[in-house]
Amino acid sequence: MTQEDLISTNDVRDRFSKAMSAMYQAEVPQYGTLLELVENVNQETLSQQPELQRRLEAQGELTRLSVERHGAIRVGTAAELSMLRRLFAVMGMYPVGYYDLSEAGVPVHSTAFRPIDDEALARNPFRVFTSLLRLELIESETLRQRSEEILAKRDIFTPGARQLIERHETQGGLTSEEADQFVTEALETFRWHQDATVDLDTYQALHDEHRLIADVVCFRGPHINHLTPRTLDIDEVQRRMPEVGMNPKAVIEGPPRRECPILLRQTSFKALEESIHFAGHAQGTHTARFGEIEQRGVALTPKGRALYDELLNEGRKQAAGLDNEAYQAVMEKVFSSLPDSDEEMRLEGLAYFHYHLTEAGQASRRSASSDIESLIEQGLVEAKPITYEDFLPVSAAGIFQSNLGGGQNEAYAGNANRNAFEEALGAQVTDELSLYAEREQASKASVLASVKGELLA
Ligand code: OOG
Ligand code: NI
Repeated sequence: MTQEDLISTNDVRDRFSKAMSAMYQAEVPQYGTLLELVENVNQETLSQQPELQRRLEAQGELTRLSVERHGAIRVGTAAELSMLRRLFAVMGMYPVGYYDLSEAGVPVHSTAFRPIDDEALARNPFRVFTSLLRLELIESETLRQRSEEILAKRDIFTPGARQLIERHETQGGLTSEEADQFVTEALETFRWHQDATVDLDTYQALHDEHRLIADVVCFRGPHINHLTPRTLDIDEVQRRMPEVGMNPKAVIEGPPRRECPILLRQTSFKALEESIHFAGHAQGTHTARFGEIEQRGVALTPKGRALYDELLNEGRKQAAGLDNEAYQAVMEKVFSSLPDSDEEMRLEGLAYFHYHLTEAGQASRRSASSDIESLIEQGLVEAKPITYEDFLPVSAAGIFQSNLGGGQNEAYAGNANRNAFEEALGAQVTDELSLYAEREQASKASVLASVKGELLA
């Protein structure tokens, strides 16, 4: 075994995300319908907007347009979460960001396992939004204990997955053949189980406390609860969902439609009611799995994010209870105070950008300037928006709630506990904003270094 025999973690992630997509389409046929709808709308959008088509082609985006961008799971114990951290590391995915959902009445806190560096993101940006159930927030002592006992009995990982995770750790990677085995074994953790591990009464008791608790506790594993492809026109997909027999959530989450998209817009079709076989031979149903779509824009700086949060709060207040069309109209108005041009957002320090030399910049040896702004004015340097790779807590809460039948409990609020989450995870989560700041800084430094280098030459 030499280092050369080991494949890149990017390739393992790419294989895994494709296998996961195939499994989910087979498990949830309506998800396949969503993929078709997204594909049709994407193709129409591209043919109506040749400029967009050219830009995506130049960025190498066209070929991976239909690759899923994220999925989500929910786990029950610290041991499960920390093992997942090791499993995702095999695929070059690391915990980024801390999301407190207790604020929105959902008893979980979460992170996103995702690739971090530019090259890995470009290869396949697949992420998994991963939530840990917070049994400590359940009021009933009996239910809490019962949940702990049930969870203590299950192992959500196959022995083969555990072995290959260890092999990856000791060997520093996996061979191509091991990677294929790993994908097969790891997939088992995310599979749907029609058989609950508990009887109907237990399920019902947990469900009555919060549907999410039943979803996490009563099954053999943390079934993938949705996958999310990228759409080029989220408004159009939302409009057309009913035509293909889907029940969309009430509103598109996140910022409104803009010329220069920011952060993340998301919507989903509502979770399906599926039949379940309970212990003791009772039949029943469970509602957990859905399909989602996303459209991403530029990452905002802390200053831009503060403005976004303020406008979002204001917009949500004004638009409460409206249907999507009216809701979006209110949001567009409220968001008009956030400049809708890349240049303005950049100059006002609202968003993150990647700086690079233009063709003229690469050819030129003339610039004596070491000031980015004057290099841009001279046409030697260009700034390109950095895409937001993370999630938004208010949006995530909206996705959770629309798929949990609106179930929320205000008593959970005000319980952010990043330390407890990190302790369960067995590692710290990376701060998402610092990643964008570092990437912007590094691109600036590299541009300035090459301008200087050329002057010396
Ligand atoms: C996760 C919901 C959050 C997103 O895209 O914001 C999410 C879940 O329902 O488990 O996936
Ligand atoms: Ni999602």
